[in-house]
Amino acid sequence: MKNIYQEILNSKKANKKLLAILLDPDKLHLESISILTEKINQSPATHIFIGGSSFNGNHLDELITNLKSKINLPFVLFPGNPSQISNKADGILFLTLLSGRNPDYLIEHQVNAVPILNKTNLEIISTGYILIESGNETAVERVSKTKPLDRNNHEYALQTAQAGEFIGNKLIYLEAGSGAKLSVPNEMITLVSQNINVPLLVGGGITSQQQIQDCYNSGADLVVIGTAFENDINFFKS
Ligand code: 1GP
Repeated sequence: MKNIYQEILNSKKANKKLLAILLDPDKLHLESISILTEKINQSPATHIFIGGSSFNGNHLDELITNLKSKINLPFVLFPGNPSQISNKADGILFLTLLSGRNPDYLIEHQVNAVPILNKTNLEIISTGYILIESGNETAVERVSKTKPLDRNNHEYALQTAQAGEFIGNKLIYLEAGSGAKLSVPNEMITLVSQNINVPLLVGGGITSQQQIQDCYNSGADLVVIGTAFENDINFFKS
């Protein structure tokens, strides 16, 4: 049964905070998968997100099958393009890049993904994806050829998030970008979380347990960690 979204809603209602570890298939090495999965199983992660800005989808099915045999968490695709769709995952964040004005990332890729998605059983979770300026050019900005939103204009970020909710997005994702120098400002998280009804995801440039906690305290329902765990497999030990 597909219930990823319902469980996120239940967690939000119960104020139970969620944590996704983002795995970029381009950076995974088969020989280190055992240790990686062991560390994930010892971590507080509640979800595995899988995807990357430029990954071409090669061997994705095998990779997810392998990981899923060792990790008992929901696997959610976080795709940079339609080649990153695999029926071996449980669900997919069906992203719209609301901060940008590039039609490819507003509708073109989504239309192209439909014939592929129709052949899968993935739970499709529409997600308004909002890139926030973070001190350096990130891969999302480069690949999507869009500008992030001003990190000091919290009102406009909220306006964008609310537009996403009115369009019908089931999640809003505030993204600083992978490896961002500056993560999404806490004040922005607070303003957005207090004025939308759907669950709020926050990620990009979060490198400490304190920052994760600050995101939760500011109103994030789910925090995404990629680079910090990639760089230090013992990140969650401290
Ligand atoms: C990127 O939000 C995710 O899409 C995670 O970012 O790699 O900086 O943790 P980091």
